[in-house]
Amino acid sequence: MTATVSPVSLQAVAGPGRPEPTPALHELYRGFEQELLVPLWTEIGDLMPSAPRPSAVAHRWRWATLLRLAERAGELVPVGRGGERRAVALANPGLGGLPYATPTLWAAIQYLNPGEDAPVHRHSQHAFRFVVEGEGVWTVVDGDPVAMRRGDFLLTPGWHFHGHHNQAETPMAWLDGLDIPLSHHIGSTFFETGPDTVADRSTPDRSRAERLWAHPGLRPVSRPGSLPSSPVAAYRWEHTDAALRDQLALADEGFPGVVGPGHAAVRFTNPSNGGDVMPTIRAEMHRLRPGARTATRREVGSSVWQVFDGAGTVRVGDDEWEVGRGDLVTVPSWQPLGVRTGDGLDLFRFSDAPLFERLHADRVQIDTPEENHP
Ligand code: GTQ
Ligand code: FE2
Repeated sequence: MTATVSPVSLQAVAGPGRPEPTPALHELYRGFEQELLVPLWTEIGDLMPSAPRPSAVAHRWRWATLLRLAERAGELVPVGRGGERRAVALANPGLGGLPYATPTLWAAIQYLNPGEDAPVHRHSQHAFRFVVEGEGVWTVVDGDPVAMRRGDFLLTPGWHFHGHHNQAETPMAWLDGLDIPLSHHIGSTFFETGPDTVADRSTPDRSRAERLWAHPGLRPVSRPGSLPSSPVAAYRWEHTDAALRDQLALADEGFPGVVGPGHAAVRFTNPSNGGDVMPTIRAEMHRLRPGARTATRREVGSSVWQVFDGAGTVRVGDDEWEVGRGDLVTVPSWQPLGVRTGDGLDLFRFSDAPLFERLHADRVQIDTPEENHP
């Protein structure tokens, strides 16, 4: 998203719409450099391409590899105040080694050993957890303990205190998503520490937030108005799974609902206004039937996909990867994405789409329509 102006000295190069490279022009360009000025005409191609040309690239990370390294970090690296989290972020190879999955999104594997506490803190960045395997950790958000189990999607919207603790006999790893890169670029980051350990160590099945807010199509009358982030601390797998299953079953019965043949999808929403779960992050779950393939689609904004179940093939532009449970793929802005599967595939996706919709900069293009493969 940042157009980088090359720091190398301006070259007086001939070309269409370019001035003659004379000694006088050279002198002018030295003058620009001395005064920290850059003319548009030498940068126009990079600054204003005909379509988005992101620096971020498409890339796949294998869950098994991430997990192996996270386990090793679990042996070597303590979790506590200062480092705050045993989280290891995907560093997009197009973004110069920074811990950014895309220009706006952070994606990390976080790992907690039995009995460990990740200390309480809060930050302006919005965060979520998605659990691809395991259970036994409670994330405590503003004092409300929230169980984490396979398939659950959990929210920690900005400026809510949160810590995690592992109550199980086994380690647990999960995916974190945050808007850390966006917050860094735009200079909006605030951070505060809380207690070193989680105070409420109770292990309820459902959080208070769910008991108040997570009843389908219902909101408490005592809490009117539109909230900037969803108050639902956890979206449970049983509900997500049922929604996807019903979409596909309805398609069989001739009723609309699916995105395409054999392709069901749901978006996690904020029950106070129907919008995205958090101002900067959209989250969805997709299900492909055995033999199905998605449309080839590009959109403005970047995404990260994680396989929840099954296996398939993800194609982004000229790259193609086989993916299985837990594997992650980054999709940069305006890169054509298509997914297909032999035996069926469940995919979690998060993106920065809400930003682009707010800015009226959102665009979608379907390159190849969805079709059914028997
Ligand atoms: O669990 O609170 O991956 O604050 C990065 C920053 C996780 C967290 C991350 C965080 C957290
Ligand atoms: Fe945090």
